[in-house]
Amino acid sequence: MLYTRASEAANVIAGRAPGPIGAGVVLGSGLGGLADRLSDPVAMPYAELPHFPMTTVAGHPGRLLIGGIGGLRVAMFQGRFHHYEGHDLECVTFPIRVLHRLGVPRVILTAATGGIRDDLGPGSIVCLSDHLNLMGVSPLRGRNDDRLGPRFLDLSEVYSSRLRSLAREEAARLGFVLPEGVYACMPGPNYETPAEIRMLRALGADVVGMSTVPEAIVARHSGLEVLGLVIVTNWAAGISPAPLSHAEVIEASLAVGGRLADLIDAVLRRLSTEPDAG
Ligand code: GMP
Repeated sequence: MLYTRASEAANVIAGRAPGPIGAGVVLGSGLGGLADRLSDPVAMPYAELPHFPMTTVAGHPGRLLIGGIGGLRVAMFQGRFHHYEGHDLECVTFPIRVLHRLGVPRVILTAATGGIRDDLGPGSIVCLSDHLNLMGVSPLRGRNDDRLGPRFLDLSEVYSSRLRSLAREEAARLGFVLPEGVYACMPGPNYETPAEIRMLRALGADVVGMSTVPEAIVARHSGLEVLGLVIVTNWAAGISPAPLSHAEVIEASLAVGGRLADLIDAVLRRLSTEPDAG
C-alpha cells in the first residue's frame, strides 16, 4: 500500500538524517547544482531507499540529500521521475508522499521549460501561478487512501500565494523581477509541434514542460504548501526556427541555474526565520 511504502521510506530517511525538515526541493533537469549549497549534507542514493524507482534521464543522477541552508533543514531530490520514462504517476510522485510522511510542510518544485509567452525567452526564471494538466490523467487516479489526502481535491490555489509573494520579494532583493506564468504539462517525451504550441498559447499557457504538475497535485493532496520556480531553457517549438534538443535544455539550465539557486537559497533562508520553520 502506498501509505505503508511511503512510511517505510520515510523511516529509513529519518533514521539516517534525524530531525525535523523545513522544506523539500525537487531539482529539475540541469539544476542539481543547488544541492552543493547544503551544509553537512547526508546523501542517500535512491537505490538505497526502499520503494524508490530508478531515474533514467541524463542530468538526473538520482539521490536525496538532506542538509542545512541558513538554519533550515532541507530535503533535496536530485533527480526526479517522469511519466515519459514509463513510471506511473504514483511512482513519479512518490518523493512527495515521502515528504508528507516525514512531516515536511512545504515543497519547492523546479523544472526546465519551453517559453511560450513573448516575454519569457531562454534564461527567464518564472514563478508558477497555476497550471494546465494536459497529461490526460491525474496522479490521484485510483482508490483513495484517506490517510494520504481527500478523494476530491480542491485545486483553487495550487501554488501558494504567500510563497509566491515571498519569492517575488526575494528576487527583487537579488535585483531581478520575477514574472509569474501558467505551466502546461504535456506527457512527452517528444517536444511539441508548432501547432500544439499555438494551441497551448490559446489555452493560456506561458511555459511548457513534462513534469512538476503531478508532483504539485500530490503535494496539495498531502497538504503541503507548493512553490514552483522554473527556468525557461528554450523557446517552445515553432517560436524560433531552431530545433529543440535536451542538450540545449541542459546547457541553458546550467547557465541560469546559479541565479535560480540564489533565489531558492534566499527563499529558504527567509523561511528559516518563520516560527513554524521546523
Ligand atoms: O529536455 C526535456 C526536459 O526539459 C523535460 O523533462 C521537460 O520537462 C523539459 N522541457 C524543456 N523545454 C521543453 C519544451 O519546450 N517542451 C516540453 N514539453 N518540455 C520541455
